[in-house]
Amino acid sequence: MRNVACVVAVLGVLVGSGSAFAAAPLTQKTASYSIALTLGPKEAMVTPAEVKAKHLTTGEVMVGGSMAMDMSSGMGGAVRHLEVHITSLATGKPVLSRIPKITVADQTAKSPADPITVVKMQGVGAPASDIHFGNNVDLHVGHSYAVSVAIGSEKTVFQFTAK
Ligand SMILES: [Cu+2]
Repeated sequence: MRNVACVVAVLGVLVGSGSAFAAAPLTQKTASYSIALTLGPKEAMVTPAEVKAKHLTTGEVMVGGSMAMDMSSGMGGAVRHLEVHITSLATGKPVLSRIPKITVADQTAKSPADPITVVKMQGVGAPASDIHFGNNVDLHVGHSYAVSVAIGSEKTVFQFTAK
């Protein structure tokens, strides 16, 4: 019960802080792809079975990649939903079948690039074109981050300050 109250309190704070950290996506191109990185509030990451059983209308369904749950701990930082949408430059269509490798480096803390557990997700009720990759992660507000996204041999790095 204590844990539930704690989670609710954290969500309340995130909702209350509005969308200040959910800025317009940062977009970068590699030779074959356009990659948009978005940071938003913590998202509920659920399985397709949970969506059916609980008749969920919000959250993010895990549809592939690592089915490991939410990797954020909420300890010592802020939880953000980090996700990338990948578009093929050749077709203009979303890339749904290749799982990117994503690393996060806290440059302020001088921590090495840490691979995150990449989950393939789709917003509940959203079309297949919403399919994207990422996880909930712990970030420290005010720290500078470098997030690398690699698809096969193509890689790009996003730089931002966590809000
Ligand atoms: Cu997501």
